[in-house]
Amino acid sequence: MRAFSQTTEDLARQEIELPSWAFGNSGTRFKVFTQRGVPRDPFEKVADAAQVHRLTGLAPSVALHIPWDVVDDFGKLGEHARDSGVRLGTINTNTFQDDDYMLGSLCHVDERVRAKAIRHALDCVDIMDVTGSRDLKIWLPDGLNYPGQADLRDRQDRLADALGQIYARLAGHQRLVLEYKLFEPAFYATDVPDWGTAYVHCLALGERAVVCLDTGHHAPHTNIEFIVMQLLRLGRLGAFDFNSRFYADDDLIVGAADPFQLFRIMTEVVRGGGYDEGSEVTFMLDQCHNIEAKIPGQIRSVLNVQEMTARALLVDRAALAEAERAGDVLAANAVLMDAFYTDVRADLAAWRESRGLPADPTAAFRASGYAERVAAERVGGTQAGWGA
Ligand code: RM4
Ligand code: MN
Repeated sequence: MRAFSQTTEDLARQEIELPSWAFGNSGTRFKVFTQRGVPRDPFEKVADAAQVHRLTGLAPSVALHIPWDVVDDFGKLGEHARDSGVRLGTINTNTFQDDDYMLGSLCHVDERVRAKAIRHALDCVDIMDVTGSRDLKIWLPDGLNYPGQADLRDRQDRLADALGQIYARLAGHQRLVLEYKLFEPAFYATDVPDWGTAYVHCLALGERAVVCLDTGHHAPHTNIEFIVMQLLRLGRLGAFDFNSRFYADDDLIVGAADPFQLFRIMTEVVRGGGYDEGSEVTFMLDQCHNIEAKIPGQIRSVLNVQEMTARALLVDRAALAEAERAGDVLAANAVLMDAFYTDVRADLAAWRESRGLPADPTAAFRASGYAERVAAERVGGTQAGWGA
């Protein structure tokens, strides 16, 4: 196995983007529980996100969701981010919370609604021009609840056309990141249900169209690292939305439900060059903290990703390749398991400290008094929530 000290150079350039919506109130269709001190606007969300970066050095950017995070002046929000030590990242479209989108958005049979959804995506690109964001992330709620409800194939054609119009608007450095999801909110058929469909559309669009893999968007027992491998192999793995799931799209803390799966994913990312210097694969969290504290929840999340990345970097690739070549099944498997079972937490804590970061970011957050301060300050106004 490699030594921890051999991984730190790679670990030092790790960046994990935080979702602005993780800091707002969220819940299930049963209940949204409110928490004290929750941000009331995007400025306060960015301030909270900046705490995570300040204490971990891992999260230098914040993704925005439009229209949840609409502000009068995105230049000012960008400045506020910079002043807080972070930057604005991916812009996410939202075509799932407007009455017009009940039967879909980019796939809608009604040209008026489809044009409105396309317009929304183009407005998001306008925002990207101001914020300097590279990525436009599109996740669609489009799909059918009942067989025969609409024509599956026509919807693909309308989708391809709509994505083409959006892609044409992007500047050279910008990317269209298309996210797939097996089901929900539609239950019978989803218009972008899997990586293959997302890939087919990206391929038709051009090189700056890439796939987003949300770890919560697959059927149970799907071999996600296989998808990682394939998309890297094809040069179309654009981004991760990290979270974890026990049942469906649970949006729980990444690495909480199945740390071994996160290790296997990171191992495949490293193996496929997705973690190489200059790689364009981005790592983002897409989570909600319904019952736990939000800032500590995000801290735990980025540390989980860092831990599994460290373990993946410990894998002795030469020994693995040799065992694979020799057909030594058990030896090959042992190479991976040795790395997976290595507890890197103490090494990471010491390394963090050596870089001027707190050994225990969660304890440092608690000691900082930030949570109490914002709870006292943020009175009045309307707390941000999933959907507001
Ligand atoms: C979707 C998908 C998107 C996220 C929204 C909030 O299920 O995961 O990435 O932006 O939820
Ligand atoms: Mn997602």
